[in-house]
Amino acid sequence: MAFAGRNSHHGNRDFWSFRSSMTARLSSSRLRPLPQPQCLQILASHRIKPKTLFENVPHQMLFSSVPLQLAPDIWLLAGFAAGYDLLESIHAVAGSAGFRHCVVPGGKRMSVAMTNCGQLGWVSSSSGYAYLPYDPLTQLAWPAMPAIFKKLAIEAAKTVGWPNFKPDSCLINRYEAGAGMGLHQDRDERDLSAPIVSVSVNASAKFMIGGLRRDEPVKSIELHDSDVMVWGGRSRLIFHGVRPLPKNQSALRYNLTFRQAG
Ligand SMILES: O=C(O)CCC(=O)C(=O)O
Repeated sequence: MAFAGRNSHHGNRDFWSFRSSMTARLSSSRLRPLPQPQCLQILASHRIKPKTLFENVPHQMLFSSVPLQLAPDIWLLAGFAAGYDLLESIHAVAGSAGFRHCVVPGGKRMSVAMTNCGQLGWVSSSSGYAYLPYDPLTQLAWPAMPAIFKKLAIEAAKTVGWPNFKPDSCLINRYEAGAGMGLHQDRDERDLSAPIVSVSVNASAKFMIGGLRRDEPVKSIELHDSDVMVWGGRSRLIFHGVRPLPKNQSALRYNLTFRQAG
């Protein structure tokens, strides 16, 4: 693995208190890298060794986006996607393959609206889940994955120890007021050794992280615009989801979920 710290596990208690202090600092410093002494001070106060945690991470990232291991093989790269104009590409994809509310087996309509780009797109219907090379609404191939999407996903995976990630599918989720996503596992991909790369765009939301069984305790973490989560390895099949956005919220949240599906 390119990233020696990947398998080290900082206890949950350390992480969750670290995250809340980092959130405050990062939100007030977004797009404005933390000065080195301040960053190192935060790490020192949480007894995290920069050498272990940040080996092989480009120097500039250390200060603008601190990779944090939330649990074994689950990484948060706060603000990693800042500087990528993702909204423009999302709108371009949606211009060819529009957002739609799928139904799940059982017939319930999903509150989140979805579309896809890349060679394969994830779809759900009353008869099950599938990756398809075409949009079932138009029978046309999904729009190509924008180059900046692919670059972002590959860079994020590489940064935390998956240098060979080759995403062939990008599911784009759009959350309106009240929309959320129940706890689920991503298990329709052919090769489960590849990670999932998940990018938050625009409005914030609470991301739920559970265990490998549905009945395990769930933690929530607030994800903001440009935050990237990467999970795989021992946590590839964790249950995860998104708490519903507040009912009175006008800002939309988007999420890009990159997978190596085929
Ligand atoms: O919106 C998110 O942050 C997560 C989306 C997700 O879990 C999925 O598409 O499987």
